[in-house]
Amino acid sequence: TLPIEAIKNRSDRHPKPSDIKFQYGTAGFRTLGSTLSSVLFRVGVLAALRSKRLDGKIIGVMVTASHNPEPDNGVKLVDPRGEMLESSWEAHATALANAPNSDAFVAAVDELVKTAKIDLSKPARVVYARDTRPTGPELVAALKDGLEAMKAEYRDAGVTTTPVLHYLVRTVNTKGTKDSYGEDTEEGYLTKLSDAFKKLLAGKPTPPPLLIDCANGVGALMAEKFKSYLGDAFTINLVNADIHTPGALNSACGADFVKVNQKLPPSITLQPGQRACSLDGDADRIIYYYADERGQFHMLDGDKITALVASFIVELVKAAGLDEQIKVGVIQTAYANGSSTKYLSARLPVKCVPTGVKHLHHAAEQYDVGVYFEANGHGTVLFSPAAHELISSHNPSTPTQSTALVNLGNVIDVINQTVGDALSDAFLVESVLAHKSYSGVEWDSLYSDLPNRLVKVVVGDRNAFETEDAERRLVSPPGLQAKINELVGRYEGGRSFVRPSGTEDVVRVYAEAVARPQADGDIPSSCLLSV
Ligand code: NG1
Ligand code: ZN
Repeated sequence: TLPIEAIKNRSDRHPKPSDIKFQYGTAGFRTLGSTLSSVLFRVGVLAALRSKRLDGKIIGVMVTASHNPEPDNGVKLVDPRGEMLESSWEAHATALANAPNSDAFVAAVDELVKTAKIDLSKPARVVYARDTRPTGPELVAALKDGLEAMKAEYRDAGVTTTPVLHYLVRTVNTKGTKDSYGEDTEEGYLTKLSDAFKKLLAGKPTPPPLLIDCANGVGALMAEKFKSYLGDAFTINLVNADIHTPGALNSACGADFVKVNQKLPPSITLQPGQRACSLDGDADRIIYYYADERGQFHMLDGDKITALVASFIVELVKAAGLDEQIKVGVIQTAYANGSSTKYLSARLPVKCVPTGVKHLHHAAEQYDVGVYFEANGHGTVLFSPAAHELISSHNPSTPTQSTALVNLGNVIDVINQTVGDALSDAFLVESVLAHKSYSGVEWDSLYSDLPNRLVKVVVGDRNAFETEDAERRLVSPPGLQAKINELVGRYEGGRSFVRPSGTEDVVRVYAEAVARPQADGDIPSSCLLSV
């Protein structure tokens, strides 16, 4: 039965702020960290229930607000294979978080146990981690209170990145099975990725050192740990690795800053020809860039990573003699640059899905190899169990096939298939560049980005904006899409769409066209806010 008294007593220590309505959105719960204590307590209870529902499989809880400002915080649940929480439970999470008081909370929990048919006699196991935010320790304490109220077994993964937490969930749940994904420790993660990366670099000229902007976040800790695992094979130099100065996290640095402003963080100067990258606050996103011979900045975003990586995997699959059996596909959102879609569509199947990693991840699972990156640099590559099997068991008939198969195996191991992983993505990118003898210039020249603009607009009610066709067309408010079409028609190569944000109370407007002034259009500057 439900430990009602324990839940109630502990819940009283974490009262819900009466004026806030919480919502489990595409990024979990996310808002000002100081308001989240009740949410964390309740997520502790929910994570235990989710684990019981799934027969005691370990569930992950990540406390982070990613690229958001330092005072924000948030929490996300991770399902047993390391993927995002199943959609139907997002509503359960929202319902529990908004119960006005402890009695109502217990009633909501009781209701969930009944509707989701949860067997309370099953064990509950949870692993959690947090990023470097100052509100983290207090929120983790609230989470633990929830876990203890439910008598859950828990493991504290400490201060670590979102992708490491996802890796831990997957490795714990597959330990000792044929789907084993590696050692279920941070060392296991560091070893698996760095070994595969070193094997991919073997025999190639050592790449130039890579400058990594760590957004003054938890990625700095992980990147620092990788240094000794990589040894002489690959040098990383860290900048914005200060996790102690208050206010420094994500401030004028990091992947989101670079992507949104399309410029270098002021803390970074690049030598002509130098390549660098920026992580976000929990190290699940990455944006690359380089300076050309004139010192001019060029951004290499998630779309450019897709183009580089997908083409490389297609070549390897072909060289391995598996192109009949293994089909590679790409998944994008409406935010993908039109040029990238054109480049990729000429080479392999490309699908567009609504914004949000769960949509991309799910669509990627439909291919033998599914490559997805959001333009903002969040993404990964998924290999189906059948593709894994073929790659590991195929008998090569030529030395070329044999090499390609070995490389594919290492590509699989260097990738964190559970979720976007900035450092894993960096190693993958560097491997491809080394194999193709590309510098930033050659990589960049795969296609030229269409100039584009992304702005956010505050509206009375963002729920009045409804979309279809993977968010590329508005169905309401009535008449608005026709207006957009009319405007877009005036510009060469014009494309624009409007959708409500899933993470902020705004509407986002995206536009691209062949020339910069046209992408900017005639938007009155009074309507623009920085994104
Ligand atoms: P919203 O706020 O729904 O646009 C943003 C990003 C998504 C995704 C989520 C989750 C853009 C335009 N949108 O979603 O790609 O990363 O946050 O963090 O970058
Ligand atoms: Zn992130």
